[in-house]
Amino acid sequence: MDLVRDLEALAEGARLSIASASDDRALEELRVRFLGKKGEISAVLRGMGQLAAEERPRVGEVANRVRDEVESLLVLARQRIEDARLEQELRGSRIDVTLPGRRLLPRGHRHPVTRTTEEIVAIFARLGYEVASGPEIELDWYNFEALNIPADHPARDMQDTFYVDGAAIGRPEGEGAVLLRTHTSPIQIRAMKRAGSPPIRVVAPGRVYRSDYDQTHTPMFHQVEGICVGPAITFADLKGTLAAFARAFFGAGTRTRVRPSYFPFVEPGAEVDVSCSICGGSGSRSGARCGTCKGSGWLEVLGSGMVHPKVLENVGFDPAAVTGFAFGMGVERMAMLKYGIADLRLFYENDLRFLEQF
Ligand code: 2NL
Repeated sequence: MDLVRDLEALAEGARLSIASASDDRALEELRVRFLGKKGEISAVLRGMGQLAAEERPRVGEVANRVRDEVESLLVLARQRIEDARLEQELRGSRIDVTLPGRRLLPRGHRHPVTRTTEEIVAIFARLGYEVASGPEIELDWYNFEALNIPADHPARDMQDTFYVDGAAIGRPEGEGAVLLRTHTSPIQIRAMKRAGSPPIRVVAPGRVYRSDYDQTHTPMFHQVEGICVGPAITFADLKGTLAAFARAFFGAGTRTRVRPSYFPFVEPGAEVDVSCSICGGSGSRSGARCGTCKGSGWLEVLGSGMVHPKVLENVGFDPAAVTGFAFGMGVERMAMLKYGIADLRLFYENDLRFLEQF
Protein backbone atom coordinates (compact mmCIF):
# COMPACT_ATOMS: atom_id res chain seq x y z
CA MET A 1 0.00 0.00 0.00
CA ASP A 2 3.01 2.24 0.35
CA LEU A 3 3.22 2.46 -3.39
CA VAL A 4 -0.30 3.80 -3.64
CA ARG A 5 0.57 6.44 -1.09
CA ASP A 6 3.75 7.23 -2.99
CA LEU A 7 1.70 7.63 -6.17
CA GLU A 8 -0.82 9.91 -4.48
CA ALA A 9 2.03 12.04 -3.10
CA LEU A 10 3.63 12.09 -6.50
CA ALA A 11 0.36 13.25 -8.10
CA GLU A 12 -0.01 16.04 -5.58
CA GLY A 13 3.58 17.15 -6.22
CA ALA A 14 2.93 17.08 -10.00
CA ARG A 15 -0.24 19.20 -9.63
CA LEU A 16 1.60 21.88 -7.67
CA SER A 17 4.70 22.04 -9.85
CA ILE A 18 2.78 21.94 -13.15
CA ALA A 19 0.46 24.70 -11.91
CA SER A 20 3.40 26.95 -11.15
CA ALA A 21 5.42 26.26 -14.32
CA SER A 22 5.66 29.44 -16.38
CA ASP A 23 7.27 28.35 -19.66
CA ASP A 24 7.55 25.46 -22.11
CA ARG A 25 11.03 24.57 -20.94
CA ALA A 26 9.88 24.14 -17.32
CA LEU A 27 6.96 21.99 -18.51
CA GLU A 28 9.27 19.78 -20.52
CA GLU A 29 11.45 19.24 -17.47
CA LEU A 30 8.38 18.28 -15.46
CA ARG A 31 7.23 15.86 -18.15
CA VAL A 32 10.59 14.10 -18.05
CA ARG A 33 10.59 14.15 -14.25
CA PHE A 34 7.17 12.52 -13.90
CA LEU A 35 6.53 10.57 -17.09
CA GLY A 36 10.00 9.87 -18.47
CA LYS A 37 11.58 6.41 -18.61
CA LYS A 38 13.70 7.33 -15.60
CA GLY A 39 10.90 9.38 -14.11
CA GLU A 40 9.02 9.11 -10.86
CA ILE A 41 6.09 7.05 -12.09
CA SER A 42 8.41 4.55 -13.72
CA ALA A 43 10.35 4.34 -10.44
CA VAL A 44 7.16 3.46 -8.57
CA LEU A 45 6.21 0.86 -11.15
CA ARG A 46 9.62 -0.72 -10.88
CA GLY A 47 8.89 -1.26 -7.19
CA MET A 48 5.83 -3.36 -8.13
CA GLY A 49 8.06 -6.43 -8.49
CA GLN A 50 8.22 -6.60 -4.72
CA LEU A 51 4.45 -6.63 -4.32
CA ALA A 52 2.21 -9.59 -3.79
CA ALA A 53 0.45 -10.59 -7.01
CA GLU A 54 -2.99 -9.63 -5.71
CA GLU A 55 -1.84 -6.10 -4.90
CA ARG A 56 -0.41 -5.39 -8.30
CA PRO A 57 -3.60 -4.63 -10.23
CA ARG A 58 -4.67 -1.97 -7.76
CA VAL A 59 -1.27 -0.27 -7.79
CA GLY A 60 -1.20 -0.54 -11.58
CA GLU A 61 -4.62 1.04 -11.75
CA VAL A 62 -3.58 3.97 -9.55
CA ALA A 63 -0.35 4.38 -11.53
CA ASN A 64 -2.31 4.57 -14.80
CA ARG A 65 -4.73 7.11 -13.36
CA VAL A 66 -1.87 9.27 -12.07
CA ARG A 67 -0.06 9.03 -15.42
CA ASP A 68 -3.24 10.05 -17.30
CA GLU A 69 -3.81 12.94 -14.94
CA VAL A 70 -0.24 14.21 -15.26
CA GLU A 71 -0.47 13.96 -19.04
CA SER A 72 -3.65 16.00 -19.21
CA LEU A 73 -2.34 18.53 -16.70
CA LEU A 74 0.67 19.03 -18.98
CA VAL A 75 -1.57 19.54 -22.01
CA LEU A 76 -3.68 22.11 -20.17
CA ALA A 77 -0.58 23.86 -18.80
CA ARG A 78 0.93 24.07 -22.29
CA GLN A 79 -2.26 25.73 -23.52
CA ARG A 80 -2.27 28.11 -20.55
CA ILE A 81 1.29 29.17 -21.25
CA GLU A 82 0.62 29.65 -24.98
CA ASP A 83 -2.49 31.72 -24.22
CA ALA A 84 -0.53 33.90 -21.82
CA ARG A 85 2.27 34.37 -24.32
CA LEU A 86 -0.22 35.41 -27.06
CA GLU A 87 -2.07 37.69 -24.68
CA GLN A 88 1.18 39.42 -23.76
CA GLU A 89 2.24 39.75 -27.38
CA LEU A 90 -1.11 41.30 -28.34
CA ARG A 91 -0.95 43.74 -25.43
CA GLY A 92 2.66 44.65 -26.09
CA SER A 93 2.27 45.45 -29.78
CA ARG A 94 -1.17 46.75 -30.42
CA ILE A 95 -1.69 47.37 -34.13
CA ASP A 96 -4.22 50.01 -35.12
CA VAL A 97 -5.41 48.62 -38.41
CA THR A 98 -7.39 51.81 -39.05
CA LEU A 99 -4.26 53.97 -39.38
CA PRO A 100 -3.39 55.13 -42.90
CA GLY A 101 -0.36 53.48 -44.49
CA ARG A 102 2.97 55.20 -43.88
CA ARG A 103 4.38 54.76 -47.35
CA LEU A 104 1.95 56.02 -49.99
CA LEU A 105 1.88 53.85 -53.08
CA PRO A 106 2.59 55.70 -56.32
CA ARG A 107 -0.75 56.92 -57.55
CA GLY A 108 -0.87 56.02 -61.22
CA HIS A 109 -2.77 58.04 -63.77
CA ARG A 110 -5.08 57.80 -66.74
CA HIS A 111 -3.85 56.42 -70.04
CA PRO A 112 -2.78 59.24 -72.42
CA VAL A 113 -5.64 58.35 -74.79
CA THR A 114 -8.19 58.60 -71.97
CA ARG A 115 -6.64 61.83 -70.80
CA THR A 116 -6.71 63.35 -74.28
CA THR A 117 -10.34 62.25 -74.78
CA GLU A 118 -11.29 63.91 -71.51
CA GLU A 119 -9.46 67.12 -72.43
CA ILE A 120 -11.23 67.33 -75.80
CA VAL A 121 -14.64 66.57 -74.30
CA ALA A 122 -14.13 69.13 -71.51
CA ILE A 123 -13.46 71.87 -74.07
CA PHE A 124 -16.73 71.15 -75.92
CA ALA A 125 -18.59 70.81 -72.62
CA ARG A 126 -17.50 74.39 -71.82
CA LEU A 127 -18.93 75.41 -75.21
CA GLY A 128 -22.32 74.02 -74.18
CA TYR A 129 -22.18 70.55 -75.73
CA GLU A 130 -23.72 67.59 -73.96
CA VAL A 131 -21.71 64.37 -73.88
CA ALA A 132 -23.24 61.20 -75.30
CA SER A 133 -22.18 57.60 -75.71
CA GLY A 134 -23.59 54.62 -77.56
CA PRO A 135 -23.05 50.97 -78.46
CA GLU A 136 -19.77 49.81 -80.00
CA ILE A 137 -21.68 46.99 -81.69
CA GLU A 138 -23.95 48.91 -84.01
CA LEU A 139 -26.55 48.38 -86.68
CA ASP A 140 -25.73 49.06 -90.31
CA TRP A 141 -28.44 51.71 -90.43
CA TYR A 142 -26.94 53.90 -87.68
CA ASN A 143 -23.35 53.43 -88.79
CA PHE A 144 -23.82 53.80 -92.56
CA GLU A 145 -27.34 54.26 -94.00
CA ALA A 146 -28.40 57.19 -91.80
CA LEU A 147 -25.12 58.90 -92.64
CA ASN A 148 -25.79 58.85 -96.36
CA ILE A 149 -23.39 55.96 -96.97
CA PRO A 150 -25.42 53.43 -98.99
CA ALA A 151 -24.26 49.82 -99.44
CA ASP A 152 -22.50 50.50 -102.75
CA HIS A 153 -20.75 53.67 -101.61
CA PRO A 154 -16.94 53.65 -101.96
CA ALA A 155 -16.64 55.05 -98.43
CA ARG A 156 -17.66 51.56 -97.26
CA ASP A 157 -14.34 50.23 -98.50
CA MET A 158 -12.41 52.92 -96.68
CA GLN A 159 -14.27 52.06 -93.50
CA ASP A 160 -14.31 48.32 -93.91
CA THR A 161 -15.07 46.95 -90.50
CA PHE A 162 -15.73 43.82 -88.47
CA TYR A 163 -19.13 42.22 -88.88
CA VAL A 164 -20.97 40.37 -86.15
CA ASP A 165 -22.98 37.25 -86.95
CA GLY A 166 -26.50 38.60 -86.41
CA ALA A 167 -28.01 35.13 -86.14
CA ALA A 168 -25.63 34.31 -83.30
CA ILE A 169 -27.04 37.18 -81.24
CA GLY A 170 -30.63 36.36 -82.09
CA ARG A 171 -31.34 38.97 -84.76
CA PRO A 172 -33.84 37.91 -87.39
CA GLU A 173 -32.38 37.66 -90.90
CA GLY A 174 -33.03 40.61 -93.18
CA GLU A 175 -32.88 43.28 -90.49
CA GLY A 176 -29.53 44.57 -91.66
CA ALA A 177 -25.95 43.86 -90.73
CA VAL A 178 -24.56 44.09 -87.20
CA LEU A 179 -21.05 45.50 -87.01
CA LEU A 180 -18.43 47.23 -84.90
CA ARG A 181 -18.96 50.95 -85.42
CA THR A 182 -16.40 52.60 -87.70
CA HIS A 183 -16.90 56.09 -86.24
CA THR A 184 -18.82 57.68 -83.37
CA SER A 185 -21.33 59.33 -85.75
CA PRO A 186 -24.00 56.73 -84.88
CA ILE A 187 -23.94 58.14 -81.34
CA GLN A 188 -24.99 61.50 -82.74
CA ILE A 189 -27.61 59.91 -85.00
CA ARG A 190 -29.08 58.22 -81.93
CA ALA A 191 -28.88 61.47 -79.93
CA MET A 192 -30.73 63.42 -82.64
CA LYS A 193 -33.46 60.76 -82.92
CA ARG A 194 -33.78 60.72 -79.13
CA ALA A 195 -34.01 64.52 -78.95
CA GLY A 196 -36.76 64.45 -81.59
CA SER A 197 -36.20 68.04 -82.65
CA PRO A 198 -33.44 70.64 -82.84
CA PRO A 199 -31.61 72.53 -81.45
CA ILE A 200 -29.00 70.05 -80.32
CA ARG A 201 -25.31 70.18 -79.45
CA VAL A 202 -23.66 66.84 -78.74
CA VAL A 203 -20.12 65.61 -78.45
CA ALA A 204 -19.54 61.87 -78.84
CA PRO A 205 -16.29 60.23 -77.66
CA GLY A 206 -15.60 56.52 -77.96
CA ARG A 207 -13.84 53.49 -79.41
CA VAL A 208 -14.19 52.77 -83.09
CA TYR A 209 -13.04 49.88 -85.29
CA ARG A 210 -11.67 49.53 -88.78
CA SER A 211 -10.07 46.70 -90.63
CA ASP A 212 -6.68 48.45 -90.82
CA TYR A 213 -3.34 47.63 -89.29
CA ASP A 214 -0.08 49.35 -90.16
CA GLN A 215 2.33 52.03 -88.88
CA THR A 216 -0.37 54.66 -88.64
CA HIS A 217 -3.53 52.55 -88.13
CA THR A 218 -4.69 50.19 -85.39
CA PRO A 219 -7.90 48.16 -85.83
CA MET A 220 -9.32 49.88 -82.73
CA PHE A 221 -8.86 53.56 -82.12
CA HIS A 222 -10.71 56.48 -80.53
CA GLN A 223 -12.69 59.35 -81.93
CA VAL A 224 -14.43 62.40 -80.70
CA GLU A 225 -17.16 63.69 -82.98
CA GLY A 226 -19.51 66.58 -82.44
CA ILE A 227 -22.60 68.04 -84.00
CA CYS A 228 -24.48 71.29 -83.63
CA VAL A 229 -27.88 71.66 -85.30
CA GLY A 230 -30.34 74.52 -85.05
CA PRO A 231 -31.98 77.36 -86.95
CA ALA A 232 -29.47 79.27 -89.09
CA ILE A 233 -26.29 77.51 -88.01
CA THR A 234 -23.66 78.50 -90.58
CA PHE A 235 -20.21 77.59 -91.79
CA ALA A 236 -18.98 80.62 -89.81
CA ASP A 237 -20.19 78.86 -86.64
CA LEU A 238 -18.20 75.81 -87.68
CA LYS A 239 -15.04 77.85 -88.19
CA GLY A 240 -15.44 79.86 -85.00
CA THR A 241 -16.16 76.80 -82.89
CA LEU A 242 -13.29 74.72 -84.24
CA ALA A 243 -10.84 77.65 -84.03
CA ALA A 244 -11.82 78.13 -80.38
CA PHE A 245 -11.37 74.40 -79.80
CA ALA A 246 -7.91 74.45 -81.45
CA ARG A 247 -6.75 77.36 -79.26
CA ALA A 248 -8.03 75.64 -76.11
CA PHE A 249 -6.41 72.30 -77.00
CA PHE A 250 -3.11 73.34 -78.61
CA GLY A 251 -2.55 76.76 -77.02
CA ALA A 252 -3.72 80.36 -77.34
CA GLY A 253 -1.52 81.26 -80.34
CA THR A 254 -2.85 78.43 -82.53
CA ARG A 255 -4.10 79.50 -85.97
CA THR A 256 -6.64 77.58 -88.03
CA ARG A 257 -7.41 77.14 -91.72
CA VAL A 258 -10.04 75.14 -93.61
CA ARG A 259 -9.64 73.35 -96.93
CA PRO A 260 -12.40 71.77 -98.98
CA SER A 261 -12.81 68.03 -98.55
CA TYR A 262 -15.39 65.31 -98.99
CA PHE A 263 -17.37 63.21 -96.51
CA PRO A 264 -20.71 61.68 -97.61
CA PHE A 265 -22.49 62.96 -94.47
CA VAL A 266 -21.66 66.65 -94.96
CA GLU A 267 -21.97 69.24 -97.74
CA PRO A 268 -19.77 71.16 -98.03
CA GLY A 269 -17.02 69.24 -96.27
CA ALA A 270 -13.83 70.72 -94.93
CA GLU A 271 -10.52 69.62 -93.51
CA VAL A 272 -9.35 71.77 -90.60
CA ASP A 273 -5.64 72.41 -90.19
CA VAL A 274 -3.96 74.04 -87.21
CA SER A 275 -0.62 75.81 -87.09
CA CYS A 276 1.98 73.24 -86.04
CA SER A 277 2.12 73.00 -82.24
CA ILE A 278 5.75 71.81 -82.39
CA CYS A 279 7.38 74.47 -84.61
CA GLY A 280 4.78 77.18 -84.02
CA GLY A 281 3.84 77.18 -87.71
CA SER A 282 7.26 78.18 -89.01
CA GLY A 283 7.95 74.77 -90.56
CA SER A 284 11.47 74.66 -89.13
CA ARG A 285 12.98 73.75 -85.82
CA SER A 286 16.53 74.70 -84.82
CA GLY A 287 17.42 75.28 -88.45
CA ALA A 288 16.03 71.95 -89.68
CA ARG A 289 12.73 71.01 -91.24
CA CYS A 290 10.07 70.37 -88.55
CA GLY A 291 9.41 66.61 -88.48
CA THR A 292 5.90 66.92 -87.11
CA CYS A 293 4.41 69.09 -89.89
CA LYS A 294 7.01 68.02 -92.51
CA GLY A 295 8.00 71.64 -92.90
CA SER A 296 4.58 72.90 -93.98
CA GLY A 297 3.78 74.66 -90.70
CA TRP A 298 0.32 73.07 -90.71
CA LEU A 299 -1.21 69.95 -89.16
CA GLU A 300 -4.37 68.22 -90.36
CA VAL A 301 -6.43 67.63 -87.24
CA LEU A 302 -10.11 67.54 -88.03
CA GLY A 303 -12.70 66.57 -90.58
CA SER A 304 -15.83 68.69 -90.64
CA GLY A 305 -18.64 70.12 -92.69
CA MET A 306 -22.25 71.24 -92.84
CA VAL A 307 -24.54 68.32 -92.02
CA HIS A 308 -25.93 66.83 -95.23
CA PRO A 309 -29.69 67.50 -95.68
CA LYS A 310 -30.27 63.78 -96.15
CA VAL A 311 -28.75 63.08 -92.73
CA LEU A 312 -31.06 65.65 -91.11
CA GLU A 313 -33.98 64.07 -92.91
CA ASN A 314 -32.95 60.58 -91.78
CA VAL A 315 -33.25 61.57 -88.12
CA GLY A 316 -36.57 63.37 -88.67
CA PHE A 317 -35.24 66.93 -88.71
CA ASP A 318 -36.54 69.36 -91.38
CA PRO A 319 -33.62 70.38 -93.62
CA ALA A 320 -35.60 73.38 -94.82
CA ALA A 321 -35.88 74.70 -91.26
CA VAL A 322 -32.52 73.86 -89.68
CA THR A 323 -28.88 73.55 -90.56
CA GLY A 324 -25.90 72.28 -88.66
CA PHE A 325 -22.22 71.54 -88.67
CA ALA A 326 -20.38 68.43 -87.55
CA PHE A 327 -16.79 67.42 -87.02
CA GLY A 328 -14.70 64.42 -86.13
CA MET A 329 -11.18 63.78 -84.94
CA GLY A 330 -8.98 60.83 -84.04
CA VAL A 331 -7.93 60.94 -80.39
CA GLU A 332 -4.64 59.06 -80.84
CA ARG A 333 -3.66 61.49 -83.57
CA MET A 334 -4.54 64.48 -81.37
CA ALA A 335 -2.44 63.04 -78.52
CA MET A 336 0.49 62.39 -80.90
CA LEU A 337 0.39 65.96 -82.20
CA LYS A 338 0.02 67.51 -78.76
CA TYR A 339 2.68 65.43 -76.99
CA GLY A 340 5.00 64.82 -79.93
CA ILE A 341 4.56 61.03 -79.95
CA ALA A 342 6.03 59.50 -83.10
CA ASP A 343 4.55 56.00 -83.18
CA LEU A 344 0.87 55.15 -82.79
CA ARG A 345 1.63 51.64 -81.57
CA LEU A 346 3.16 52.97 -78.34
CA PHE A 347 -0.36 53.67 -77.06
CA TYR A 348 -1.25 49.98 -77.02
CA GLU A 349 1.98 48.27 -75.99
CA ASN A 350 1.43 49.21 -72.34
CA ASP A 351 5.14 49.72 -71.79
CA LEU A 352 5.39 51.62 -68.48
CA ARG A 353 8.49 53.49 -69.67
CA PHE A 354 6.19 55.13 -72.22
CA LEU A 355 3.04 55.46 -70.12
CA GLU A 356 4.81 56.91 -67.08
CA GLN A 357 5.82 59.99 -69.06
CA PHE A 358 2.27 61.33 -68.93
C1 2NL B 1 -12.75 62.64 -89.74
C2 2NL B 1 -14.00 63.17 -90.27
C3 2NL B 1 -16.12 63.94 -89.66
C4 2NL B 1 -18.43 64.19 -89.23
C5 2NL B 1 -17.23 63.61 -88.94
C6 2NL B 1 -20.82 63.86 -88.78
C7 2NL B 1 -21.71 63.25 -87.95
C8 2NL B 1 -23.03 63.33 -88.25
C9 2NL B 1 -23.46 64.03 -89.32
C10 2NL B 1 -22.52 64.63 -90.11
CL1 2NL B 1 -24.18 62.55 -87.25
N1 2NL B 1 -21.22 64.54 -89.84
N2 2NL B 1 -19.51 63.77 -88.47
C11 2NL B 1 -18.50 65.13 -90.22
C12 2NL B 1 -17.38 65.46 -90.94
C13 2NL B 1 -16.17 64.86 -90.67
O1 2NL B 1 -14.96 63.30 -89.30
O2 2NL B 1 -11.76 62.67 -90.42
N3 2NL B 1 -12.72 62.14 -88.52
C14 2NL B 1 -11.57 61.60 -87.93
